[in-house]
Amino acid sequence: MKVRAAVAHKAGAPLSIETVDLEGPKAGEVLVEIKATGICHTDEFTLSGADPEGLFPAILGHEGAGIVVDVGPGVTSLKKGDHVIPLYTPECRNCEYCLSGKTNLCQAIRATQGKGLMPDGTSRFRMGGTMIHHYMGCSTFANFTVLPEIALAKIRPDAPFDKVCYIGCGVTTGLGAVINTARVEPGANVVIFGLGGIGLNVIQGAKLVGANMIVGVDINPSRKALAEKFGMTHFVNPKEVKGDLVPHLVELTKGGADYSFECVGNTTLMRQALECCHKGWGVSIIIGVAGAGQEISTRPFQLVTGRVWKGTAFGGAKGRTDVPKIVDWYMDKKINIDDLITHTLPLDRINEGFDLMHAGKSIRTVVVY
Ligand code: NAD
Ligand code: DAO
Ligand code: ZN
Repeated sequence: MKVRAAVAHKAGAPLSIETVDLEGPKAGEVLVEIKATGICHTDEFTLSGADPEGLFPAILGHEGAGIVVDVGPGVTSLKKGDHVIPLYTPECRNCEYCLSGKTNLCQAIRATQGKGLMPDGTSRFRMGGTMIHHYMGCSTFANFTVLPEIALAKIRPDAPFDKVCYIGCGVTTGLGAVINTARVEPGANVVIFGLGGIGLNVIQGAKLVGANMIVGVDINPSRKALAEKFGMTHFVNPKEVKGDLVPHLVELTKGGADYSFECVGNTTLMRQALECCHKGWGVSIIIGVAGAGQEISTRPFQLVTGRVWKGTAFGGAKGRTDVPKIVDWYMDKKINIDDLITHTLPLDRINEGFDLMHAGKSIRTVVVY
C-alpha cells in the first residue's frame, strides 16, 4: 500500500514528506494505522547524526498510538480494530531477559531491530527501488506502519490518541524511572536535571509516590512554572548559582539527594547528578542519552562511599503489561498529560516540531494524522 511518511534521508537534513510503499504484515506482524505521534528528543538525536546506531534513510518516530488494520499469520493477541501503542522495548514474555524478572530489555527481536529491520531481516518500507529502514522497531512518522505483535500494547478504545501517544515513550520513561528503577519512597528528596519532556514526567512520578523535596535543575527559566504545576518544590538555574552546583544542591537537600535523575544526555550533568547524591545511600539514575563516543567519569570514592549509579531504558517498564495501566492512570486523571502537549501539528509541518524543540519552546509536539 501507499503511505504518507516523513523520511529522514540523511543526518542533519530536515525530514521530507513522501509517499512510500509499505508491504503488508508477515507472520507475527501487525499493520497499524498511526493516528498520532509525539516528537521526542531521541528522534532529534538520531536525525542530528549524534546517534552511533543511526541508520539512513529511515522513517523515525517511536511515540505513537493507532488502530490495528490487519494482522499477519500466527498473530493471536491482537485483532483488527484494537487500539494500540507501539513499543520500542518489546515484551515477548518468553526470552531469557523477559523471564528473568530483573529487566525490561526483551531481546527477542533486538538484533534485527538494531539494524532497522523487521525480525525476518527485511524492511516493509520502500521508496522507488530503495529500502527504507524502520526506526526503533516503530517508525511512527508514517500514517501506517508494520510492527511485530510483541511490540504492541493493547489499550482501551476510549483513550485519545493525541494524548496517550506520549505514553509510548516520555510519560512511561519518566514515571517508570521513579517507580520501577529508583523505587523512590515517600518522604525522599529528589533532584531532577533537565525539565523537558522526560524530566517533567520524573517530577510527576516523584509527586505521585510522595517525595518530599522535588528539586528541578534547568538552564531554561521558562520551565519553572510548568515544573511547579507538576510538583517541583525548588528550582535551581545553574547559571544563577554562585560557586559550584554540586555543593549548592547538597546544602539545599541537607546532605544530598536520596535520588537524582539526569534527563538531558549531558555527561557533565551525569557526574553532577551522581555527586549531589547523599553519602551512604544516594542513587543516581541516568535517563539522558549521550552522544556517540562520550564517556562518564567520577572519582571511584563516590561509589566507595555508598552512592549508586544506575540507568534506565523506557523507565524499566514492560510495555505490554505496564502501558495499558498507565493509559488507565491518565483516563482516571491520576496523571496529567494534557499540559505537557504544548503543540499539535499535521504531518506536513513535522519539521516545525523539531524547530520548536531546538528553540526550547515546546515540551511535546504531537503530530496528528
Ligand atoms: P528535552 O529537550 O525536552 O529536555 C531537555 C531539558 O534539558 C530542557 O529543558 C533543557 O533546557 C535542559 N537542559 C539542557 N542543557 C542543560 C544543562 N546544561 N543543565 C540543565 N538543564 C539543561 O528532552 P527530553 O525529551 O526530555 O529528553 C531528555 C533526554 O532523555 C534525551 O537525551 C533523550 O534522548 C533521553 N531519553 C531517554 C529515554 C530512556 O529510555 N532512557 C527515553 C526517552 C528519552
Ligand atoms: O540493547 O536491549 C537493548 C535495548 C537498547 C535500546 C533501549 C532504548 C534506550 C533508550 C533510548 C531512548 C529511547 C527513546
Ligand atoms: Zn523477551
